[in-house]
Amino acid sequence: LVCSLFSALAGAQTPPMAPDIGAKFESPVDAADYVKRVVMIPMRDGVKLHTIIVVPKGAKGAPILLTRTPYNAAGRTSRNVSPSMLSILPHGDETAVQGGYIRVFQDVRGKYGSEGDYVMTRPLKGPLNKTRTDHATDAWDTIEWLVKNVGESNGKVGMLGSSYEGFTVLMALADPHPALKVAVPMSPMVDGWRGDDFFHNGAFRVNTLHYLASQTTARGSGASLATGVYDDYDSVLRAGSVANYAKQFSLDKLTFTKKLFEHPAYDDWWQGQALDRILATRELKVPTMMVVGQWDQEDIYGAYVTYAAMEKHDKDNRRNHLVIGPWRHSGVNYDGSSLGALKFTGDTALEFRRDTMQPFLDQYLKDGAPQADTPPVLSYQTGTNRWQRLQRWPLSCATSCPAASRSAYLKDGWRLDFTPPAAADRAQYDEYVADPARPVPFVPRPVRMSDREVWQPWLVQDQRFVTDRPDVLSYVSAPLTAPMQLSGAPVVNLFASTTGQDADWVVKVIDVYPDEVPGQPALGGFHLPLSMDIFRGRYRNSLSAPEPVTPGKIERYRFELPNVNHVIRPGHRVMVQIQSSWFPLYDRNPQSWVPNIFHAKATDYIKATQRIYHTVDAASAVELPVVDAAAN
Ligand code: PG9
Repeated sequence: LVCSLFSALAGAQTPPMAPDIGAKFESPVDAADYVKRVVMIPMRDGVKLHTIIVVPKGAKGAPILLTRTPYNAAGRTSRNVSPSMLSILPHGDETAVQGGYIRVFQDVRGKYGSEGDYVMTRPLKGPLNKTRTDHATDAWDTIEWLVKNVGESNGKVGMLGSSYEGFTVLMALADPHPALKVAVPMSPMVDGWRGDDFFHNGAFRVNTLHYLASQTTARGSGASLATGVYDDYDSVLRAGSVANYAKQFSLDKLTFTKKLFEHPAYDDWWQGQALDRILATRELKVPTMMVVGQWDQEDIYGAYVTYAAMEKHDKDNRRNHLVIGPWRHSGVNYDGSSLGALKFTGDTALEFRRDTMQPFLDQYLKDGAPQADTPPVLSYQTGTNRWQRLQRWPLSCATSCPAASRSAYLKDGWRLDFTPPAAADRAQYDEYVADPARPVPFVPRPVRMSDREVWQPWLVQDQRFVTDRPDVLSYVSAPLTAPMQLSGAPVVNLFASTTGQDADWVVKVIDVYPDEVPGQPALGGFHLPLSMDIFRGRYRNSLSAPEPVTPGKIERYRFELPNVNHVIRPGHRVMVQIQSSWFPLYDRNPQSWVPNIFHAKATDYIKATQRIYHTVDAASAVELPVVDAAAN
């Protein structure tokens, strides 16, 4: 009796075979503090771009922040599943969300939800792009649509983004919509040959192929390479040339791979796309804050040269700003308390976003916001670990800077100092054998290029793991008795010969810590790279017209290293390190002459003896951007 009474109260049971997915599911009343709209915005050629607009609930007269991305607008606006706008948007957006901004992410042409074709580094309309559209027109058409159709907005738009997303910000500046009031390009990809992403001074970055697999094998997320080998050092070495490596994974069929293989030198194709060159010819209409990390392992080049190019148009030093933080690539948008073994005074990235970037955005985007107190240049000086407000960048260079750089000479007996070599010095050169069969690794093996823990901090990797290799030369100063401030780009001035017909030169400026560091014992004797880069010798006379090196002839190799803002403290030593490979990040130079290194054959890779000269007439040196206290 009790049982049947209970069943009657409970009502009819759900039939066992009732379908578990019904026709419609209604969520409870939306508790979110935002409204997400997904729209297809038409461009002038009819192509529609997939755009996600996140509006804080109840917003009125709110400014818009726009990011144009190849990395999935839907993913960029759903970091977490949450009713909180702060939680769904990227970590770095928190100050904008707290400030009541409308946040917009858009898939660029041909990626994820957007129509049209994807072109990796879509050139601006002109000789390389005969269509009616480019990233500048797409940004224009998007902004035009947003200010007319987002009723909660005040009609003012800012653009920001890092890396590729920073590249699309710079593209918008080529012909900005009048409602684009401010721009924050972070670590933008500016010149893929000189020093961003694809090459550095002609040496190819092999992990570009991994990026192409993920970005260009599908409109959405692409493939990961199944190499079947744990250590990338082994897999890349076994393949031989880059062309072979690409072929192994069918990546040679990708259009952008073909473009890269067709343009190994700095030809018109690269030069015509270099955004610093393009922006140098345009008026600077939009206040811009260029942001870069001192140890940016992907785009360490473009922000500085673009800042310099746009500086010429900023007569009153009020529109063009540069920010240099102690960050890895895009580190500005995450936690900036440390990098590798380096610890800073707090979350430097948050400090920048909260205290400098947000007031700057507000000034131009929020109705009635106060003028921000933005210095022309803001830089976190490492070594002393403090923010500096500067009037200009760099502070030290060969000529026309407040301080003049000083040559640190490579000397007999592995010494490094500021006096040129003397005729009485014993040896004229040091030498090593560079063997392409045993290239110098760029991080300790096993090398896992796609492991973030390896990749993101690699530019601060303790260099002791190679210091003892016989094919790595190290010149070191005496312990400093006074702090040495470096604020600018070191310049390599190497006099070298090779028994081959081509050679790569990797040069590093290193802060060698004292034997003991009581505050952080693991830093005892640390070899902290401050600035390092690679130069492919065939480009020593012309970046666009490579020439073989004459075996045995002393030649001069002059090139700039990445910018640094660091104080080497008393008791530390300065080191310059030289080697001829940086593998497997950079492809190996075969060291015999081949017209296109991508397609080198196994027999083209030969051992070579490299000599670094330190004589009166061939005085190898690195010009250090030293700043004395007075110039500071
Ligand atoms: N550094 C990446 C990239 C930009 C542009 C082209 C290729 C790669 C990025 O992080 O977006």
